[in-house]
Amino acid sequence: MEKGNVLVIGNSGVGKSTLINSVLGEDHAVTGYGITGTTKELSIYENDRIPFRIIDTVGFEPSYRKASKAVRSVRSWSRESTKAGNEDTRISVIWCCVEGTSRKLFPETIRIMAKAVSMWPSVPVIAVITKSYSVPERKENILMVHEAFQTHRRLKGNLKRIIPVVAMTYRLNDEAFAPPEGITELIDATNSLLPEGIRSSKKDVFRYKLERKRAFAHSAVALATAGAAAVGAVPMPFPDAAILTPLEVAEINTISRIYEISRNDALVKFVDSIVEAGTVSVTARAAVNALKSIPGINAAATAVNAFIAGSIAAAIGESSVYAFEQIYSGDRSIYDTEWVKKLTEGSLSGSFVTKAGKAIRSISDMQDPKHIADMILAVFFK
Ligand SMILES: Nc1nc2c(ncn2[C@@H]2O[C@H](COP(=O)(O)OP(=O)(O)O)[C@@H](O)[C@H]2O)c(=O)[nH]1
Ligand SMILES: [Mg+2]
Repeated sequence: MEKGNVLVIGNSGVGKSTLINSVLGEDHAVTGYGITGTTKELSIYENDRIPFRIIDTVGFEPSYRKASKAVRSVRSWSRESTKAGNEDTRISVIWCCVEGTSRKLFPETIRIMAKAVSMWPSVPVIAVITKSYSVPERKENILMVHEAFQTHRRLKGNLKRIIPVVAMTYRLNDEAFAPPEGITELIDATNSLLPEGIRSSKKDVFRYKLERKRAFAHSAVALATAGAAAVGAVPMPFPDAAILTPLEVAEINTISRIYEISRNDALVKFVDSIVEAGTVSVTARAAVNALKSIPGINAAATAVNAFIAGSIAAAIGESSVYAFEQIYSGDRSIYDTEWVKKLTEGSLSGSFVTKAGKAIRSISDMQDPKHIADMILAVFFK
């Protein structure tokens, strides 16, 4: 299959490799496409789901000399591949990466990149603002990048998009995460800049985006499960549900951001419905009681409480992933709070109690919350 080639440039440490991982997912391959093995300066990656290879330039330091060296490697890769009979090694899109947390450097790094990539004068450029953890700073960063590009006669016309991204969940604190964002937008934008004939159909891209989002959402659920197990392991004089609620709200909000759900009153109500159904509803209380009264377990043991707290966070998380995926796909509405209540309660009844009940018997002497969280994820999601 003919593919486009995306060249990724930017200083080392800005997050190029993390970005590529996030776009391609876990089962991507390193390829030495057209030449034997990858060179010291270049790593070329692809998977069989998206219509472009991604070329990571290793050692693109903040100096013109080193940047040029990386660019020369790309050119010799193109030449050698062509000699080997592979014609499709033209650069189709360039991702210029600048780091959102060090915006003082925008004009300077863009100047170096502009010089380096002047060998591809008409190739479309997407500026990627990596590590865009701070939502309020994004607008300002986009403006600054835009202005920095405007000072480059040769490059400014090629800049097609500016996309702030978070490639991997960033932990702000125990109850606040910056989830992956902008990744599927980048995939979409890149696809649409590829030459006609290589491009994937909208439907295929949508399916791929859904899968990436699901992977991001699962990692958010895993984080929250571990967090809940840690909270649950602390002996508490008052009901578990109350102390876990902020964590669960954060978990569900994180998932809603991954699915690009607008932040408004409707979302707040929707999230409240999930939290309520998953913590204080009759079903949720019954599930906790059922687990605590399993014969032979010590309901006061910290490991048991960690297990219960983690399991509930996992179950709530999974039903949230499903719910937000339905909304993202247009199959359900954010106003359908009755539906999501039933969905969440359903995830805590029947098979939940059976599965959790089986697992809970084997944990009584295992105290480490991280261990318990891994076990929960294995029980419910494998
Ligand atoms: N949490 C988080 N860490 C990131 C992100 N992007 C980059 N990093 C971290 O920043 C460091 C440098 O990233 P890397 O991808 O190796 O940069 P490269 O040199 O440009 O390839 C690594 O420790 C990454 O884990 C991100 O979106 N989220
Ligand atoms: Mg790297």
